[in-house]
Amino acid sequence: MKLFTFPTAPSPQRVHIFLLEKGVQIPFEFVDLQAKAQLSEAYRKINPRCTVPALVLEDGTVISEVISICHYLESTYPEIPLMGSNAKERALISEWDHRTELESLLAIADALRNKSDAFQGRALPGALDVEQIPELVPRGIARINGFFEILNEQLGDNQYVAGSAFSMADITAFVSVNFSRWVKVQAPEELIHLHRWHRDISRRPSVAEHRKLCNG
Ligand SMILES: N[C@@H](CCC(=O)N[C@@H](CS)C(=O)NCC(=O)O)C(=O)O
Repeated sequence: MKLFTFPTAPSPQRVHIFLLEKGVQIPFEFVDLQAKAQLSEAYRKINPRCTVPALVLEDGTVISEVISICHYLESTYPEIPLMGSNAKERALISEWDHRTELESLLAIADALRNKSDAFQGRALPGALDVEQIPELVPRGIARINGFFEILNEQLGDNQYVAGSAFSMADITAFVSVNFSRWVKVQAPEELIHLHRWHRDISRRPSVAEHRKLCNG
């Protein structure tokens, strides 16, 4: 098994923190997104979608969605469950993870990639070259702020995003709150539950270990 990754990018971050929480080490190979290595012929042969992360299994199977990689790792290394231990937990974790991806991560990506000069002609990640649509920037920002309010409300009633246990939903939401700084959006101070939770998650050893990996 080998993970193709670029640890500072938000999608790979989700997998790294997931692995660190489980205490599992697997071989990595870095795909330098700044050097556009995801678009190289060599990487296209591994993952024709030209995105990271991608997990390549022993039999050559390529898994290229974060959530699918995490499902695979959860089944392979079940000792520390991060995706729920019963039907209700699994459903709630997947609900919050999916909502965070759709309503926050993709909104941030829209706000970032449709504005920055660095993404001209590359408004979507992956193999397809797509032009920017500037109107998506304010829509993205509004969606991020809306999601933060929802997250704050949820965290007023729950210690963690999907209930009383730390899970994949916390990892995705934590990555998304940090990613929003890339578009200069910060959750307002009055969202006290969100900030309490963010401080708690920031103190987890997995987050410190991931930071070390990013700093080389
Ligand atoms: N749907 C994929 C998205 C993966 C993705 O968007 N990865 C970004 C890094 S965060 C990427 O590979 N970008 C390559 C590019 O910008 O061309 C997933 O959830 O795993």
